Amino acid sequence: MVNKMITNTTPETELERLFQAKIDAEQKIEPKDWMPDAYRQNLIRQMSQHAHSEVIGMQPEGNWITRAPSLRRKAVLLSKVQDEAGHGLYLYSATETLGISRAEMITALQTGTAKYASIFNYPTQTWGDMGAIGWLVDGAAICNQVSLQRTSYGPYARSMIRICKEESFHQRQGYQIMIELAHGTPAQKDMAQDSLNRFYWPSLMMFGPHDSESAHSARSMKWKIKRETNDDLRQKFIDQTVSQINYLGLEHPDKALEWNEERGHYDSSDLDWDEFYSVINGNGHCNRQRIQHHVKAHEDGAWVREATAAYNLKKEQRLARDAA
Ligand code: FAQ
Repeated sequence: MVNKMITNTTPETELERLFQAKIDAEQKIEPKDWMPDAYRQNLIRQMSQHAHSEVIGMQPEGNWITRAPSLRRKAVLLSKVQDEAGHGLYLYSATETLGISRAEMITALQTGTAKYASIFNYPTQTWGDMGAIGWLVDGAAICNQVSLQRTSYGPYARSMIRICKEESFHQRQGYQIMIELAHGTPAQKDMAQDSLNRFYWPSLMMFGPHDSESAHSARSMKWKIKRETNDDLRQKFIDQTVSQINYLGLEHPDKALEWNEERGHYDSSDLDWDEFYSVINGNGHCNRQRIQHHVKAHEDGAWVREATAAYNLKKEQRLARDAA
């Protein structure tokens, strides 16, 4: 147990040494603990972007709620989209423990200072895309988030445990849509194949750039904010997806995919990194639409925030009056 008395006069280098020792000993960092400013800022960046991804991620699926093919499918999709809102809320709250307000995070999203996952800038054109998103996008998100359950910041790690449980359900509902389509009529099978072809590559991009290009990985791994690297997680996802594609009886979108006995992994084609950087820099198919929609929803909800503030003020005034 790393448990040394920390006082206001403890020098910064000693604080940093104790902080790293705590991390190396797999102890969690909690909101009131001392932490280097760069650790705090890096966490705010990653966690707020994660929260934004959950919230913006509601839009591509929200687009299909009214067009889902049955009442049951509408109810399932609706509750999945609501779960994503919940994930955004846990993550915004967890990020607020680092000393940033929700309003500041929203401004960063709406002005383009903060990113969100590139995948949500791709359009959802068919019902098959709901299957592909649940299966591949939630599947990739889980692959990453299971490792984040062991992240060094306590509130983030705890929120990941609950989120992963819900994402697992989301992944299964998506795969079930794919099973029905892939084993359905020829037109349904074509729809499933088309969705797989369009969502496979952007799902692999969710893991971020190659480790050699990743600006934050080295420090995030040292601080155990990230527990596995972008490339290792992507490889895990590539490997696990092969048998799922086979079971569906669909063609693998990567024609160069080949088992490498020596590595014990599949070798695969490299991604289109120009496309990745173009999307994360705001030029994907739906970037503008996603932010415009968020801004409009935020403005439409202004009266709720104003009503809550007025109610809280009234409550405080009543308490003060009663106490006087
Ligand atoms: N999209 O140095 P790195 C979900 C940026 S949740 C956009 O490698 P890092 C649920 C990165 O931010 C999905 N930007 O960065 C759901 C950085 O830019 P910055 C979200 C990306 O942080 C499912 C720059 O590139 N999950 O899907 C992307 O060490 C279905 C350099 O990159 C999380 O956020 C990208 N794909 O590693 C909802 C998990 N990749 O900030 C609805 C938590 C990289 O310097 C429906 N996050 N960038 O301006 C992480 O694990 C990490 O942040 C990574 C990136 C792995 C995403």
